[in-house]
Amino acid sequence: MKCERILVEYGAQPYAGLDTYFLDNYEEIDADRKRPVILICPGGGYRMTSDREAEAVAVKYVSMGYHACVLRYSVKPEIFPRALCEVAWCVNYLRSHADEYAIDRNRIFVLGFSAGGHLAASLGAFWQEKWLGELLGVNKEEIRPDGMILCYPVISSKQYGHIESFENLLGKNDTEEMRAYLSLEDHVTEDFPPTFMWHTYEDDAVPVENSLLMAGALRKAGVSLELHIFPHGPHGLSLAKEETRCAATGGGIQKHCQSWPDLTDGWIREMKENDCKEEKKGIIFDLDGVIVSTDKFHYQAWKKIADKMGIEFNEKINERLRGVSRMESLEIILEKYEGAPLSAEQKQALAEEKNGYYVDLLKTMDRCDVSEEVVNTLKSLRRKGYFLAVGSSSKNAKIILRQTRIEDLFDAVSDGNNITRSKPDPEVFLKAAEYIELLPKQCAVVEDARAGIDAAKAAGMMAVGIGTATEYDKCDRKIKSFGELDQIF
Ligand code: B16
Ligand code: MG
Repeated sequence: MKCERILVEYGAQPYAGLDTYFLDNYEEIDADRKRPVILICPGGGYRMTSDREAEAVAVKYVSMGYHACVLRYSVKPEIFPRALCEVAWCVNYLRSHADEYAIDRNRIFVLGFSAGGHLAASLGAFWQEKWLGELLGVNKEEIRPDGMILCYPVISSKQYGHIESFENLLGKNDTEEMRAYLSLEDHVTEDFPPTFMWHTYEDDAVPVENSLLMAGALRKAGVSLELHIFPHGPHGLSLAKEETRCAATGGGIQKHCQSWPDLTDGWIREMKENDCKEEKKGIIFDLDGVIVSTDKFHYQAWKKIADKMGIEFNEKINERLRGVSRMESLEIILEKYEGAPLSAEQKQALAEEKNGYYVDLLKTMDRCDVSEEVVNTLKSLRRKGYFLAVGSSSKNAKIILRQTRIEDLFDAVSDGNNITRSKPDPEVFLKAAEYIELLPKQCAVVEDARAGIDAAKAAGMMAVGIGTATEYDKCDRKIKSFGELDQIF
Protein backbone atom coordinates (compact mmCIF):
# COMPACT_ATOMS: atom_id res chain seq x y z
CA MET A 1 0.00 0.00 0.00
CA LYS A 2 1.26 3.46 -0.84
CA CYS A 3 0.91 5.67 2.23
CA GLU A 4 2.35 9.11 1.84
CA ARG A 5 1.51 12.71 2.58
CA ILE A 6 1.13 14.79 -0.56
CA LEU A 7 1.38 18.52 -0.14
CA VAL A 8 -1.68 20.19 -1.67
CA GLU A 9 0.03 22.75 -3.85
CA TYR A 10 -2.69 25.35 -3.81
CA GLY A 11 -2.07 28.93 -2.76
CA ALA A 12 1.06 30.90 -2.08
CA GLN A 13 1.70 29.06 1.17
CA PRO A 14 0.50 25.51 0.77
CA TYR A 15 -0.64 24.02 4.02
CA ALA A 16 -3.09 21.24 3.37
CA GLY A 17 -1.97 17.63 3.14
CA LEU A 18 -3.44 14.65 1.37
CA ASP A 19 -2.74 11.37 3.19
CA THR A 20 -2.94 8.47 0.78
CA TYR A 21 -3.91 4.86 1.37
CA PHE A 22 -3.50 3.46 -2.14
CA LEU A 23 -3.59 -0.29 -2.63
CA ASP A 24 -0.98 -2.02 -4.79
CA ASN A 25 -1.69 -4.31 -7.71
CA TYR A 26 -0.30 -7.82 -7.92
CA GLU A 27 0.36 -10.04 -10.96
CA GLU A 28 -1.08 -12.99 -9.09
CA ILE A 29 -4.43 -11.20 -8.72
CA ASP A 30 -4.77 -8.57 -11.46
CA ALA A 31 -1.83 -6.41 -12.47
CA ASP A 32 -4.08 -3.90 -14.26
CA ARG A 33 -6.83 -3.43 -11.69
CA LYS A 34 -8.17 0.11 -11.42
CA ARG A 35 -9.97 1.03 -8.22
CA PRO A 36 -12.39 3.78 -7.29
CA VAL A 37 -10.95 6.26 -4.82
CA ILE A 38 -12.67 7.78 -1.78
CA LEU A 39 -11.42 11.26 -0.93
CA ILE A 40 -12.31 11.82 2.72
CA CYS A 41 -12.93 15.27 4.21
CA PRO A 42 -13.17 14.97 8.00
CA GLY A 43 -15.50 17.29 9.89
CA GLY A 44 -14.67 19.78 12.61
CA GLY A 45 -16.79 22.90 12.05
CA TYR A 46 -14.11 24.38 9.74
CA ARG A 47 -12.10 24.78 12.98
CA MET A 48 -10.16 21.53 12.78
CA THR A 49 -10.19 18.23 10.87
CA SER A 50 -11.26 15.48 13.23
CA ASP A 51 -8.97 12.48 13.67
CA ARG A 52 -12.07 10.41 14.40
CA GLU A 53 -13.22 10.93 10.80
CA ALA A 54 -9.91 10.35 9.07
CA GLU A 55 -7.59 7.33 9.06
CA ALA A 56 -10.05 4.82 10.50
CA VAL A 57 -12.51 5.66 7.73
CA ALA A 58 -9.79 5.36 5.07
CA VAL A 59 -8.79 1.96 6.45
CA LYS A 60 -12.41 0.83 6.38
CA TYR A 61 -12.66 1.68 2.67
CA VAL A 62 -9.27 0.10 1.94
CA SER A 63 -10.55 -3.10 3.56
CA MET A 64 -13.43 -3.04 1.05
CA GLY A 65 -11.03 -2.77 -1.91
CA TYR A 66 -11.07 0.98 -2.48
CA HIS A 67 -8.22 3.40 -2.63
CA ALA A 68 -8.73 6.05 0.02
CA CYS A 69 -7.16 9.33 1.02
CA VAL A 70 -7.77 11.89 3.73
CA LEU A 71 -7.60 15.58 3.02
CA ARG A 72 -6.39 17.71 5.93
CA TYR A 73 -7.82 20.90 4.48
CA SER A 74 -7.26 24.48 5.62
CA VAL A 75 -9.55 25.67 8.41
CA LYS A 76 -10.02 28.86 10.45
CA PRO A 77 -8.34 31.40 10.17
CA GLU A 78 -8.24 30.46 6.46
CA ILE A 79 -11.55 31.27 4.79
CA PHE A 80 -13.69 30.38 1.78
CA PRO A 81 -12.82 29.40 -0.94
CA ARG A 82 -9.45 28.07 0.22
CA ALA A 83 -10.60 24.63 1.45
CA LEU A 84 -12.85 24.24 -1.60
CA CYS A 85 -9.89 24.95 -3.88
CA GLU A 86 -7.87 22.36 -1.99
CA VAL A 87 -10.46 19.63 -2.41
CA ALA A 88 -10.81 20.55 -6.11
CA TRP A 89 -7.02 20.43 -6.41
CA CYS A 90 -7.09 16.91 -4.96
CA VAL A 91 -9.72 15.66 -7.40
CA ASN A 92 -7.63 16.99 -10.28
CA TYR A 93 -4.50 15.45 -8.75
CA LEU A 94 -6.14 12.04 -8.36
CA ARG A 95 -7.51 12.15 -11.89
CA SER A 96 -4.25 13.28 -13.47
CA HIS A 97 -2.28 10.63 -11.52
CA ALA A 98 -4.84 7.91 -12.17
CA ASP A 99 -2.41 5.72 -14.10
CA GLU A 100 0.35 6.07 -11.53
CA TYR A 101 -1.88 4.96 -8.65
CA ALA A 102 -4.16 2.61 -10.62
CA ILE A 103 -7.22 4.78 -9.94
CA ASP A 104 -10.38 4.51 -12.01
CA ARG A 105 -10.41 8.12 -13.22
CA ASN A 106 -14.19 8.13 -13.54
CA ARG A 107 -14.87 6.93 -10.04
CA ILE A 108 -13.51 9.60 -7.77
CA PHE A 109 -15.88 9.95 -4.81
CA VAL A 110 -15.72 12.77 -2.31
CA LEU A 111 -16.85 11.83 1.19
CA GLY A 112 -17.38 14.42 3.89
CA PHE A 113 -18.49 14.42 7.50
CA SER A 114 -20.41 17.33 9.02
CA ALA A 115 -18.54 20.53 7.94
CA GLY A 116 -16.40 18.26 5.73
CA GLY A 117 -19.75 17.27 4.21
CA HIS A 118 -20.38 20.93 3.51
CA LEU A 119 -16.97 21.12 1.86
CA ALA A 120 -17.62 18.01 -0.24
CA ALA A 121 -21.10 19.23 -1.21
CA SER A 122 -19.65 22.65 -2.12
CA LEU A 123 -17.50 20.94 -4.73
CA GLY A 124 -20.60 19.06 -5.91
CA ALA A 125 -22.43 22.37 -6.29
CA PHE A 126 -19.64 24.55 -7.68
CA TRP A 127 -17.29 22.28 -9.68
CA GLN A 128 -18.64 23.54 -12.98
CA GLU A 129 -18.41 27.23 -12.02
CA LYS A 130 -15.98 29.14 -14.19
CA TRP A 131 -14.40 30.95 -11.22
CA LEU A 132 -13.36 27.71 -9.55
CA GLY A 133 -11.71 26.24 -12.66
CA GLU A 134 -9.91 29.54 -13.17
CA LEU A 135 -8.61 29.66 -9.59
CA LEU A 136 -7.17 26.19 -10.09
CA GLY A 137 -6.09 26.81 -13.68
CA VAL A 138 -7.71 23.57 -14.86
CA ASN A 139 -10.55 22.42 -17.06
CA LYS A 140 -13.74 21.97 -15.02
CA GLU A 141 -14.02 18.32 -16.09
CA GLU A 142 -10.84 17.58 -14.18
CA ILE A 143 -12.31 18.67 -10.85
CA ARG A 144 -15.69 17.00 -11.30
CA PRO A 145 -16.40 14.47 -8.55
CA ASP A 146 -18.14 11.33 -9.77
CA GLY A 147 -20.19 10.92 -6.64
CA MET A 148 -20.76 12.36 -3.17
CA ILE A 149 -20.96 10.58 0.16
CA LEU A 150 -22.34 13.06 2.66
CA CYS A 151 -22.34 11.96 6.30
CA TYR A 152 -24.51 14.11 8.62
CA PRO A 153 -23.53 17.09 6.45
CA VAL A 154 -23.78 20.78 7.23
CA ILE A 155 -25.81 22.09 4.29
CA SER A 156 -27.93 25.10 5.19
CA SER A 157 -26.90 28.42 6.66
CA LYS A 158 -30.51 29.31 7.46
CA GLN A 159 -32.92 28.17 10.16
CA TYR A 160 -31.28 24.76 10.67
CA GLY A 161 -27.73 25.90 9.99
CA HIS A 162 -24.70 25.03 12.08
CA ILE A 163 -23.72 28.63 12.59
CA GLU A 164 -20.22 28.06 13.97
CA SER A 165 -19.23 26.35 10.71
CA PHE A 166 -20.27 29.36 8.65
CA GLU A 167 -18.57 31.82 11.00
CA ASN A 168 -15.32 29.89 10.73
CA LEU A 169 -15.63 29.36 6.98
CA LEU A 170 -16.34 32.99 6.20
CA GLY A 171 -14.30 34.89 8.79
CA LYS A 172 -14.07 38.54 7.79
CA ASN A 173 -16.30 37.88 4.76
CA ASP A 174 -19.23 36.69 6.85
CA THR A 175 -21.98 38.59 5.09
CA GLU A 176 -25.59 37.68 4.48
CA GLU A 177 -24.84 37.40 0.80
CA MET A 178 -22.00 34.92 1.33
CA ARG A 179 -24.04 32.87 3.76
CA ALA A 180 -26.77 32.67 1.15
CA TYR A 181 -24.21 31.61 -1.48
CA LEU A 182 -23.01 28.81 0.78
CA SER A 183 -26.44 27.57 1.78
CA LEU A 184 -26.01 24.67 -0.57
CA GLU A 185 -29.61 23.52 -0.81
CA ASP A 186 -30.14 26.60 -2.99
CA HIS A 187 -27.31 25.79 -5.42
CA VAL A 188 -28.12 22.31 -6.58
CA THR A 189 -28.37 21.85 -10.34
CA GLU A 190 -28.58 18.80 -12.56
CA ASP A 191 -24.75 18.85 -12.62
CA PHE A 192 -24.58 17.89 -8.95
CA PRO A 193 -23.03 14.38 -8.80
CA PRO A 194 -25.07 11.35 -7.71
CA THR A 195 -25.25 11.41 -3.93
CA PHE A 196 -25.36 9.06 -0.98
CA MET A 197 -26.34 10.77 2.26
CA TRP A 198 -27.00 9.68 5.85
CA HIS A 199 -27.95 11.41 9.06
CA THR A 200 -29.45 10.51 12.40
CA TYR A 201 -32.89 11.73 13.30
CA GLU A 202 -31.70 12.68 16.76
CA ASP A 203 -28.72 14.80 15.66
CA ASP A 204 -29.03 18.00 17.66
CA ALA A 205 -25.82 19.70 16.50
CA VAL A 206 -26.49 19.57 12.76
CA PRO A 207 -30.22 18.81 12.53
CA VAL A 208 -31.48 16.20 10.09
CA GLU A 209 -33.25 19.01 8.22
CA ASN A 210 -29.88 19.73 6.57
CA SER A 211 -30.04 16.39 4.78
CA LEU A 212 -33.77 16.70 4.19
CA LEU A 213 -33.35 20.12 2.55
CA MET A 214 -30.55 18.73 0.40
CA ALA A 215 -32.66 15.72 -0.53
CA GLY A 216 -35.46 18.02 -1.67
CA ALA A 217 -33.07 20.07 -3.76
CA LEU A 218 -31.52 16.99 -5.37
CA ARG A 219 -34.96 15.61 -6.11
CA LYS A 220 -35.99 18.88 -7.75
CA ALA A 221 -32.85 18.89 -9.92
CA GLY A 222 -33.34 15.23 -10.87
CA VAL A 223 -30.07 14.11 -9.24
CA SER A 224 -29.83 10.49 -8.15
CA LEU A 225 -29.89 10.04 -4.36
CA GLU A 226 -29.68 7.31 -1.76
CA LEU A 227 -30.72 8.64 1.64
CA HIS A 228 -30.63 6.90 5.03
CA ILE A 229 -32.00 8.39 8.19
CA PHE A 230 -31.15 6.31 11.23
CA PRO A 231 -33.53 6.89 14.12
CA HIS A 232 -30.99 7.07 16.95
CA GLY A 233 -27.56 8.48 17.59
CA PRO A 234 -25.88 11.82 18.20
CA HIS A 235 -23.90 14.00 15.79
CA GLY A 236 -20.39 12.98 14.75
CA LEU A 237 -20.65 9.20 14.85
CA SER A 238 -17.96 8.54 12.24
CA LEU A 239 -17.85 4.73 11.89
CA ALA A 240 -20.12 4.53 14.97
CA LYS A 241 -17.96 1.80 16.50
CA GLU A 242 -15.25 1.31 19.10
CA GLU A 243 -12.51 2.20 16.61
CA THR A 244 -13.72 5.80 16.41
CA ARG A 245 -15.12 6.20 19.93
CA CYS A 246 -14.90 9.77 21.24
CA ALA A 247 -12.36 10.01 24.08
CA ALA A 248 -13.91 13.18 25.52
CA THR A 249 -17.48 11.88 25.87
CA GLY A 250 -16.88 8.16 25.73
CA GLY A 251 -19.72 8.07 23.19
CA GLY A 252 -19.95 7.61 19.47
CA ILE A 253 -20.94 3.96 19.29
CA GLN A 254 -24.28 3.25 17.64
CA LYS A 255 -24.61 -0.29 16.41
CA HIS A 256 -27.45 0.27 13.98
CA CYS A 257 -25.53 3.01 12.16
CA GLN A 258 -22.44 0.89 11.58
CA SER A 259 -23.79 -0.38 8.29
CA TRP A 260 -23.37 2.89 6.44
CA PRO A 261 -19.95 2.19 4.80
CA ASP A 262 -21.30 -1.12 3.49
CA LEU A 263 -24.36 0.69 2.17
CA THR A 264 -22.08 3.07 0.25
CA ASP A 265 -20.23 0.08 -1.19
CA GLY A 266 -23.50 -1.30 -2.57
CA TRP A 267 -24.43 2.15 -3.88
CA ILE A 268 -21.10 2.49 -5.73
CA ARG A 269 -21.36 -0.98 -7.22
CA GLU A 270 -24.91 -0.42 -8.40
CA MET A 271 -23.89 2.89 -9.93
CA LYS A 272 -21.25 1.12 -12.01
CA GLU A 273 -23.78 -1.37 -13.32
CA ASN A 274 -26.16 1.41 -14.24
CA ASP A 275 -23.36 3.37 -15.86
CA CYS A 276 -22.82 0.56 -18.36
CA LYS A 277 -26.51 0.59 -19.15
CA GLU A 278 -26.67 4.37 -19.22
CA GLU A 279 -27.57 5.67 -22.62
CA LYS A 280 -24.54 6.90 -24.50
CA LYS A 281 -24.90 10.13 -26.38
CA GLY A 282 -21.74 10.22 -28.48
CA ILE A 283 -19.84 7.62 -30.47
CA ILE A 284 -16.21 8.15 -31.40
CA PHE A 285 -14.83 6.12 -34.27
CA ASP A 286 -11.26 5.19 -34.94
CA LEU A 287 -10.67 5.66 -38.65
CA ASP A 288 -8.12 3.24 -40.02
CA GLY A 289 -9.37 -0.33 -39.51
CA VAL A 290 -12.87 0.76 -38.45
CA ILE A 291 -14.31 3.15 -41.03
CA VAL A 292 -11.78 2.56 -43.79
CA SER A 293 -9.05 0.02 -44.52
CA THR A 294 -6.03 2.23 -45.02
CA ASP A 295 -3.94 -0.29 -43.07
CA LYS A 296 -2.96 -1.91 -46.37
CA PHE A 297 -1.64 1.43 -47.64
CA HIS A 298 0.33 1.99 -44.45
CA TYR A 299 1.82 -1.47 -45.00
CA GLN A 300 2.76 -0.83 -48.61
CA ALA A 301 4.34 2.52 -47.81
CA TRP A 302 6.34 1.23 -44.83
CA LYS A 303 7.38 -1.81 -46.87
CA LYS A 304 9.05 0.45 -49.40
CA ILE A 305 11.05 2.11 -46.65
CA ALA A 306 11.93 -1.20 -44.99
CA ASP A 307 13.05 -2.76 -48.28
CA LYS A 308 15.18 0.24 -49.10
CA MET A 309 16.87 0.01 -45.69
CA GLY A 310 17.21 -3.79 -45.84
CA ILE A 311 14.95 -4.24 -42.81
CA GLU A 312 12.78 -7.28 -42.30
CA PHE A 313 9.11 -6.19 -42.33
CA ASN A 314 6.05 -8.38 -42.50
CA GLU A 315 2.32 -8.44 -41.76
CA LYS A 316 2.97 -9.46 -38.16
CA ILE A 317 5.15 -6.43 -37.49
CA ASN A 318 2.59 -4.32 -39.36
CA GLU A 319 -0.07 -5.41 -36.84
CA ARG A 320 1.90 -3.61 -34.13
CA LEU A 321 1.55 -0.35 -36.05
CA ARG A 322 -2.22 -0.22 -35.65
CA GLY A 323 -3.32 3.00 -34.00
CA VAL A 324 0.21 4.16 -33.13
CA SER A 325 1.67 7.39 -34.49
CA ARG A 326 3.90 7.68 -37.55
CA MET A 327 7.13 8.22 -35.60
CA GLU A 328 6.32 5.42 -33.15
CA SER A 329 5.59 3.16 -36.15
CA LEU A 330 9.04 3.97 -37.53
CA GLU A 331 10.67 3.11 -34.19
CA ILE A 332 8.92 -0.28 -34.23
CA ILE A 333 10.19 -0.95 -37.76
CA LEU A 334 13.71 0.13 -36.83
CA GLU A 335 13.86 -2.50 -34.07
CA LYS A 336 15.03 -4.87 -36.84
CA TYR A 337 17.51 -2.39 -38.30
CA GLU A 338 21.08 -3.55 -37.98
CA GLY A 339 22.93 -0.53 -39.43
CA ALA A 340 24.53 2.39 -37.60
CA PRO A 341 22.14 4.39 -35.37
CA LEU A 342 20.10 6.97 -37.27
CA SER A 343 19.99 10.63 -36.33
CA ALA A 344 16.72 12.38 -35.52
CA GLU A 345 16.91 14.16 -38.91
CA GLN A 346 17.36 10.86 -40.77
CA LYS A 347 14.36 9.39 -38.96
CA GLN A 348 12.29 12.44 -39.75
CA ALA A 349 13.25 12.13 -43.41
CA LEU A 350 12.25 8.45 -43.49
CA ALA A 351 8.88 9.21 -41.88
CA GLU A 352 8.25 11.96 -44.41
CA GLU A 353 9.22 9.72 -47.28
CA LYS A 354 6.81 7.04 -46.04
CA ASN A 355 4.09 9.62 -45.71
CA GLY A 356 4.67 10.72 -49.31
CA TYR A 357 4.11 7.15 -50.56
CA TYR A 358 1.12 6.80 -48.27
CA VAL A 359 -0.56 10.04 -49.33
CA ASP A 360 -0.10 9.02 -53.00
CA LEU A 361 -1.92 5.78 -52.25
CA LEU A 362 -4.70 7.70 -50.46
CA LYS A 363 -5.32 9.61 -53.69
CA THR A 364 -6.63 6.39 -55.23
CA MET A 365 -9.45 6.26 -52.65
CA ASP A 366 -13.04 7.24 -53.31
CA ARG A 367 -16.53 6.65 -51.87
CA CYS A 368 -16.30 2.97 -52.80
CA ASP A 369 -13.61 2.53 -50.16
CA VAL A 370 -16.24 2.94 -47.45
CA SER A 371 -18.69 0.07 -47.31
CA GLU A 372 -22.42 0.62 -47.61
CA GLU A 373 -22.77 -1.09 -44.23
CA VAL A 374 -20.59 1.58 -42.61
CA VAL A 375 -22.39 4.47 -44.32
CA ASN A 376 -25.86 3.13 -43.53
CA THR A 377 -25.00 2.41 -39.92
CA LEU A 378 -23.51 5.89 -39.41
CA LYS A 379 -26.63 7.45 -40.89
CA SER A 380 -28.88 5.34 -38.72
CA LEU A 381 -26.96 6.21 -35.53
CA ARG A 382 -27.23 9.86 -36.41
CA ARG A 383 -30.95 9.56 -36.98
CA LYS A 384 -31.22 8.10 -33.48
CA GLY A 385 -29.67 11.31 -32.18
CA TYR A 386 -26.07 10.30 -31.48
CA PHE A 387 -23.24 12.74 -31.98
CA LEU A 388 -20.57 11.11 -34.08
CA ALA A 389 -16.86 11.93 -34.06
CA VAL A 390 -13.66 10.58 -35.51
CA GLY A 391 -10.81 9.83 -33.07
CA SER A 392 -7.79 8.87 -35.15
CA SER A 393 -4.03 8.96 -34.57
CA SER A 394 -3.51 9.82 -38.22
CA LYS A 395 -2.43 13.24 -39.36
CA ASN A 396 -4.06 12.36 -42.69
CA ALA A 397 -7.51 11.69 -41.27
CA LYS A 398 -9.11 14.72 -42.90
CA ILE A 399 -7.61 13.85 -46.30
CA ILE A 400 -9.14 10.37 -46.02
CA LEU A 401 -12.55 11.73 -45.03
CA ARG A 402 -12.49 14.19 -47.90
CA GLN A 403 -11.27 11.64 -50.42
CA THR A 404 -14.03 9.18 -49.49
CA ARG A 405 -16.62 11.99 -49.20
CA ILE A 406 -17.85 10.98 -45.74
CA GLU A 407 -16.85 14.15 -43.86
CA ASP A 408 -20.49 15.17 -43.51
CA LEU A 409 -21.34 12.03 -41.58
CA PHE A 410 -19.36 13.27 -38.55
CA ASP A 411 -19.91 16.14 -36.18
CA ALA A 412 -16.24 16.48 -35.25
CA VAL A 413 -12.78 15.17 -36.04
CA SER A 414 -10.01 14.69 -33.47
CA ASP A 415 -6.83 13.43 -35.12
CA GLY A 416 -3.05 13.33 -35.04
CA ASN A 417 -2.89 17.07 -35.62
CA ASN A 418 -4.62 18.11 -32.41
CA ILE A 419 -2.85 15.86 -29.93
CA THR A 420 0.57 15.69 -28.32
CA ARG A 421 0.36 12.09 -27.10
CA SER A 422 -0.93 9.22 -29.19
CA LYS A 423 -2.95 6.14 -28.21
CA PRO A 424 -2.90 4.44 -25.67
CA ASP A 425 -2.99 7.93 -24.18
CA PRO A 426 -6.66 9.03 -23.96
CA GLU A 427 -5.99 12.51 -25.36
CA VAL A 428 -7.40 11.94 -28.86
CA PHE A 429 -10.72 10.64 -27.48
CA LEU A 430 -10.99 13.22 -24.70
CA LYS A 431 -10.55 15.93 -27.33
CA ALA A 432 -13.23 14.31 -29.50
CA ALA A 433 -15.65 14.31 -26.53
CA GLU A 434 -14.82 17.96 -25.93
CA TYR A 435 -15.52 18.81 -29.58
CA ILE A 436 -18.97 17.22 -29.42
CA GLU A 437 -19.48 18.79 -25.98
CA LEU A 438 -20.10 15.58 -24.07
CA LEU A 439 -18.66 14.10 -20.90
CA PRO A 440 -16.30 11.16 -21.43
CA LYS A 441 -18.73 8.81 -19.70
CA GLN A 442 -21.40 9.76 -22.22
CA CYS A 443 -19.22 8.52 -25.08
CA ALA A 444 -18.39 5.14 -26.54
CA VAL A 445 -15.38 4.40 -28.74
CA VAL A 446 -15.23 1.94 -31.62
CA GLU A 447 -11.68 0.68 -32.16
CA ASP A 448 -9.69 -1.98 -33.99
CA ALA A 449 -6.40 -1.55 -32.10
CA ARG A 450 -5.40 -2.63 -28.60
CA ALA A 451 -3.76 0.75 -28.07
CA GLY A 452 -7.10 2.34 -28.97
CA ILE A 453 -9.06 0.15 -26.54
CA ASP A 454 -6.61 1.08 -23.77
CA ALA A 455 -6.99 4.74 -24.72
CA ALA A 456 -10.79 4.49 -24.60
CA LYS A 457 -10.72 2.85 -21.16
CA ALA A 458 -8.21 5.41 -19.90
CA ALA A 459 -10.57 8.12 -21.12
CA GLY A 460 -13.37 6.55 -19.09
CA MET A 461 -15.38 5.62 -22.17
CA MET A 462 -17.14 2.45 -23.19
CA ALA A 463 -14.85 0.52 -25.57
CA VAL A 464 -16.33 -1.43 -28.46
CA GLY A 465 -13.81 -3.66 -30.21
CA ILE A 466 -13.93 -4.66 -33.86
CA GLY A 467 -11.47 -6.61 -36.03
CA THR A 468 -8.22 -7.49 -34.27
CA ALA A 469 -9.30 -5.69 -31.09
CA THR A 470 -11.89 -8.42 -30.48
CA GLU A 471 -9.05 -10.64 -29.27
CA TYR A 472 -8.52 -8.19 -26.43
CA ASP A 473 -10.46 -8.84 -23.23
CA LYS A 474 -10.44 -5.18 -22.18
CA CYS A 475 -13.24 -4.45 -24.68
CA ASP A 476 -16.62 -3.74 -23.06
CA ARG A 477 -18.34 -5.04 -26.18
CA LYS A 478 -17.07 -6.85 -29.23
CA ILE A 479 -18.63 -6.73 -32.68
CA LYS A 480 -17.98 -8.87 -35.72
CA SER A 481 -19.40 -6.41 -38.19
CA PHE A 482 -19.93 -2.65 -38.14
CA GLY A 483 -23.69 -2.99 -38.59
CA GLU A 484 -23.99 -4.56 -35.13
CA LEU A 485 -23.54 -1.08 -33.70
CA ASP A 486 -27.14 -0.44 -34.64
CA GLN A 487 -28.20 -3.10 -32.13
CA ILE A 488 -25.92 -1.89 -29.35
CA PHE A 489 -26.94 1.76 -29.61
P1 B16 B 1 -0.36 9.03 -40.20
P2 B16 B 1 -6.08 5.24 -36.70
C1 B16 B 1 -3.49 5.25 -37.35
O1 B16 B 1 -4.82 5.49 -37.69
C2 B16 B 1 -2.99 4.00 -38.03
O2 B16 B 1 -3.68 2.85 -37.53
C3 B16 B 1 -1.51 3.83 -37.75
O3 B16 B 1 -1.02 2.68 -38.38
C4 B16 B 1 -0.76 5.08 -38.25
O4 B16 B 1 0.62 4.97 -37.96
C5 B16 B 1 -1.35 6.30 -37.56
O5 B16 B 1 -2.74 6.38 -37.82
C6 B16 B 1 -0.68 7.59 -38.00
O6 B16 B 1 -1.00 7.85 -39.33
O7 B16 B 1 1.02 8.60 -40.56
O8 B16 B 1 -1.29 9.13 -41.37
O9 B16 B 1 -0.36 10.26 -39.36
O10 B16 B 1 -6.24 3.75 -36.60
O11 B16 B 1 -5.78 5.89 -35.36
O12 B16 B 1 -7.22 5.89 -37.42
MG1 MG C 1 -7.27 1.83 -36.20
